Amino acid sequence: MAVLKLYGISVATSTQRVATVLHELKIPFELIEVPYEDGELKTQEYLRFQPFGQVPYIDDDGFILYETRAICRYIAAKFPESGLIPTGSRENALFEQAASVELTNFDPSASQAGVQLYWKRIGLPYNETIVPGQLEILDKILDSYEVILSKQPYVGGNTLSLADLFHLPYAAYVTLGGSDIMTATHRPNVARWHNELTSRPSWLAYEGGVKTTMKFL
Ligand SMILES: N[C@@H](CCC(=O)N[C@@H](CS)C(=O)NCC(=O)O)C(=O)O
Repeated sequence: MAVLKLYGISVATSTQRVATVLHELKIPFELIEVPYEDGELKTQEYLRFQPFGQVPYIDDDGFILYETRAICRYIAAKFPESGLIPTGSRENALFEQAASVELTNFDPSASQAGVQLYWKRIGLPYNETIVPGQLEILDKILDSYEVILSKQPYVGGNTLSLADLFHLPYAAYVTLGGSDIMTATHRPNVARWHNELTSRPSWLAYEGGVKTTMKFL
């Protein structure tokens, strides 16, 4: 079987999300860097694989898939024993609840603030004026996260799942960009969860950029 190909941009947050989950599952992959500057993403050739002209997509032995969270679900479903997608009907429902919260409650403001702070950090043009307003929105959302995480170690329940990992990379980049919103002492459970997520080897391997990975320690 051919090695899985990840078509992406090494420093793109979406590529990092997929690579982190591949690393969690110890799945070897080849990163195929898609050139960004020359408009490659919007060419008819590229749009055949990702109709929205975005990264990443994967080619798994001829099977093409885009959308980071769908890709992560696809690869985690191959390894049910990993527990990254809980299988019991109630456990799975609670996982889906948490995954939905990430997408609809956390991601909108965390990605807006996180991406600007990240671009600043890696020296790309950025717009810092939108950051305070987005962090204010996120701050209220994290109060609800504190309630959830004071009752259970992970957003979906007692074990780590994709719902937690989906919060990377923006949870990390908000902090690396200089905000203490994820680590504030008045939300000790959010801080504990954030610190555990952002110190996972699977995240640290790609925090500075994704690279082809054929072997895992
Ligand atoms: N919903 C998509 C979002 C992907 C996305 O936003 N990719 C960005 C890089 S992080 C991109 O390709 N931006 C270039 C563009 O939209 O032109 C996913 O999760 O895969």
